Amino acid sequence: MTAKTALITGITGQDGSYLAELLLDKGYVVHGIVRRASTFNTQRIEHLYEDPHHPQARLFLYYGDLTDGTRLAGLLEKVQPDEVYHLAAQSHVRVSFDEPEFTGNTTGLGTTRLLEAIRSVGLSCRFYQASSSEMFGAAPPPQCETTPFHPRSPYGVAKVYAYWVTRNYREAYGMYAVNGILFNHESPRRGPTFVTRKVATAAARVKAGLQDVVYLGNLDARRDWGYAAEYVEAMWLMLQQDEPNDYVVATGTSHSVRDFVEYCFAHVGLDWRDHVRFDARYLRPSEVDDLVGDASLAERVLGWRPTVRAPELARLMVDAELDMLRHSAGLMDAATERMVPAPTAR
Ligand code: NAP
Ligand code: F7E
Repeated sequence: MTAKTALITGITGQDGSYLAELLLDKGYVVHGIVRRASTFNTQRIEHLYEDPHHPQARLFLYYGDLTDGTRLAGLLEKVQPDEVYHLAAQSHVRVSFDEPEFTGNTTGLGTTRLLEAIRSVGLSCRFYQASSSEMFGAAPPPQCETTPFHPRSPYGVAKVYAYWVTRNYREAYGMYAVNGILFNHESPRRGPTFVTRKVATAAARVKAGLQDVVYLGNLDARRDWGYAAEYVEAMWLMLQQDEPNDYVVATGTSHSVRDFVEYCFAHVGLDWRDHVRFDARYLRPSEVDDLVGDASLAERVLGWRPTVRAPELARLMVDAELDMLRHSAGLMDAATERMVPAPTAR
């Protein structure tokens, strides 16, 4: 049997890196789209990189951008994927208030460009859209597939548009196109300005004596936080069904930002109240107060069930930060040992 071929947009992001690992483990040939930057943005997938000249290479990267539909169509024509996982987006909710137009263009219209490129090339591939619990916004918890959307940010609004255009291509053109409505999922690979990673980093650095305080915004917001490495399995499962459908993916438990802060600092034996300060810069013009997902459909149909909840997630993220600090301290020591001693002053 020939290996399946997947195309991942956003392969350099948190989820893209875990998904690429999963698909390579399953024997897929994986193609990823990387946007051009002036510095390397491939740190999260460096461990997966293979020289593409190698006859056994199964990971291939291409420059491309969600704002460039012609390029997307060209890549689809070249790669001829069986499955497309569309993960690329401007994914930061707070930033979407500063850059609403850009967020609409990439996070919203980017999905239409990709779907239209698939259609114009005439591919019959399966399509996964990275939808988000931010679409529910102000809708009271628990939220499931039938909960009406009430987004509270330009990001949430763009994701609602992308959700509906995905459903529209399914209904209008019979495409196997699905929405995974994922609640917050985190990991040591999370971007450093999302609250879980920011706090885990701060707890480890405070413990190591490298900083004393961290500035945060709203501590009352509640989120359903799961572990990203487990969530990418649900994405894959959604594309392996007989019929396309949309699924909520969540743990079904909710914790406040304050709880998460407490779990991180307690793990290193510190009282968070001594190290957290308020900064209004991190507040949002409109907030999402309470998200708790009901993932019973995913459990029943896909057989997907999460195992990591917020307290364990906090501990594993802080441990990863401590390991990174130890690793860089070790590198510094090794570098110092190799240095030629400075000549003694006379
Ligand atoms: P992430 O770490 O921010 O990764 C986003 C990816 O999109 C990165 O690879 C980024 O490239 C790429 N990208 C951004 N703008 C692009 C553009 N104009 N053209 C091409 N690529 C572009 O996000 P994530 O946490 O992995 O999330 C993956 C997807 O799931 C996103 O669509 C996000 O909105 C959605 N989602 C996330 C969560 C969550 O809790 N993590 C929950 C629900 C839905 P660079 O590496 O160069 O920045
Ligand atoms: O904020 C509060 C903030 O930025 C969580 C994205 O992956 O998940 C993510 O969106 C909460 C909010 O994630 C700070 O006000 C307090 O209530 O970590 P976050 P998010 O906005 O929930 C959804 C599902 C996605 O789809 C998105 O792509 O934490 N908060 N103080 C703070 N948040 C940040 N970032 N920084 C603070 O200092």
